[in-house]
Amino acid sequence: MQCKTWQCFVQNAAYWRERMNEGEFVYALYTAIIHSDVGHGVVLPPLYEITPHLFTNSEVIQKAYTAKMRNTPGIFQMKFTGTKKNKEQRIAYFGEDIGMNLHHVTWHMDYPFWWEDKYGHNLNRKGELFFWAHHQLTVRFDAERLSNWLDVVDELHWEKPIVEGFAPETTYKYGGEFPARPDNVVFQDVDGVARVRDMLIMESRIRDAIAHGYLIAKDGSKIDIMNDSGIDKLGDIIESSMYSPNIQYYGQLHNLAHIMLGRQSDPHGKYNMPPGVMEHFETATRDPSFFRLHKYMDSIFKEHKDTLLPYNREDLLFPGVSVLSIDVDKDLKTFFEDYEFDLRNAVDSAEGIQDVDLKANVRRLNHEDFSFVAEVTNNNGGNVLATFRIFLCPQYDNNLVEYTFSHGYWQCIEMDKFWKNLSPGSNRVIRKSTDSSVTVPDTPSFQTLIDAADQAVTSGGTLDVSQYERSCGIPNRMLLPKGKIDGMEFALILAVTDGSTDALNAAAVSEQGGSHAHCGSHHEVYPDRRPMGFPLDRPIPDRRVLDETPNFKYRIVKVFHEDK
Ligand SMILES: [Cu+2]
Repeated sequence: MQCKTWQCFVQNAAYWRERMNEGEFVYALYTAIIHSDVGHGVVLPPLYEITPHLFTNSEVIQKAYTAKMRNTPGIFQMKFTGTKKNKEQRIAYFGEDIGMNLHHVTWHMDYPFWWEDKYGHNLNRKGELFFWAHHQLTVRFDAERLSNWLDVVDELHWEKPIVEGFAPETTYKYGGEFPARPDNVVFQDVDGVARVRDMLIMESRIRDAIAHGYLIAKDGSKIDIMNDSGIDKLGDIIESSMYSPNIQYYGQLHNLAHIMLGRQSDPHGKYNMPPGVMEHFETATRDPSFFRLHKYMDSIFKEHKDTLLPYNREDLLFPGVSVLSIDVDKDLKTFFEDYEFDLRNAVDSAEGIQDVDLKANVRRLNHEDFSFVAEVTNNNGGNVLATFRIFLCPQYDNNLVEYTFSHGYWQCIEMDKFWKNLSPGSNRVIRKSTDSSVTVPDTPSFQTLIDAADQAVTSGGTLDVSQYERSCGIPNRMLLPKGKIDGMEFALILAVTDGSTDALNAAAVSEQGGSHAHCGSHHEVYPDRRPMGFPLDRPIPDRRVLDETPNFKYRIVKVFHEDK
């Protein structure tokens, strides 16, 4: 991070590669590339091809080793953990998706909890992004559950059993196995980490702050949280990050909770078990308790949002602009596809021994590309900059009871957010699903990047990799939640708001691509001035709020799933 030149950076990396713990090295290299000024424009290979142990399972790894020993190439089918006896297996494809795990691990590299501004720059709205990115993971997980006939996740409670167990069937590269946890384990204190009591105390101090409407800083002063930026401060103390104004008092609820959950199989270290899946960003979402934990923290964030007044007409209106319709240009269809990734880094190599082609094949959720189509009228007599906010909200719970607006708004999935100039009169706005600012495309494979780099050196570059610079973002193929064979109903909501007040830098953000919605703009201030999730982040008293705001519109759409 201190290197001012590329050469210094590369030489440091080469030096430490030989001397550091392998996992630490990979983490340090990726995080430094993201945050250092000399790292701009560098596209790193997808982590699932660098440390495949953390993205696949023991069976695949064992087969890869055997194939290497026999000098025989192979493609190995990767199965999701568990059996049909475990209902959670129905949605394992989500928690174990290599792209979703890549998003999660990269989010935490983009926004490290240990970051301090003295390292070079401020991570704008880091606490709020912590809330929003994880809130969106939980609502997306819930939508997948609903499409698989499962109830939405219940929140974790420190004094109640952890309902779902988990057997990771995954091995560390050194050989130790990730510990398994049976169903209904009762929380135990973890030596050297925290007691269950400590967790309850942290939680109650945070809930007190929410009820009071202010935090107490380290020097005893009060920090008001009854405003739009309150959520950012709460995110800092709940995660907690070094941005927390009082770590001593509010503790580290989220970070410690991950370790507490990761160690429940060996809380006193009697069996010398390695850390659990919950202790690595790469593997955490595999364990169903990840979502139980995040649902619990999400409910604390909601408690705060519920103390704020609902938005009034003035907050919501965009004078002169009305949305006539919002729709999609074709049937929304999801399906599963096969995808191969490289396992060569999973096995050992030595000079003089030939590489063998080794691949894992995995089933991934995908959807057919589509476009959002909106008819918007602008009666302002001149061009106006508009912010388009698109959400998809489950319409029914697992008992097929319709969500009310006052309840269902919290389950909405952010689909896209972009800026667009509206000319006077009627505007037809078409937005492609591939342009969503929530998502990123598939990163090219390590081999593709090696070949492109070699080719650039010998005969000039041909591969434009600029769109792959960031790995943080929901995989674009997972933009749509899985549908049902006969269609699953969602409310498609469009809110068009005044870009001249919302957008931070209207010229720069106009139709901006990238994945800023959950991941911010790299090294820059978050482009949207409104709270994340606006206008669905605060309670909505009833459906008249949407019906009577001409710049909002919703319609019911169906997502179909094709069993190919
Ligand atoms: Cu996380």
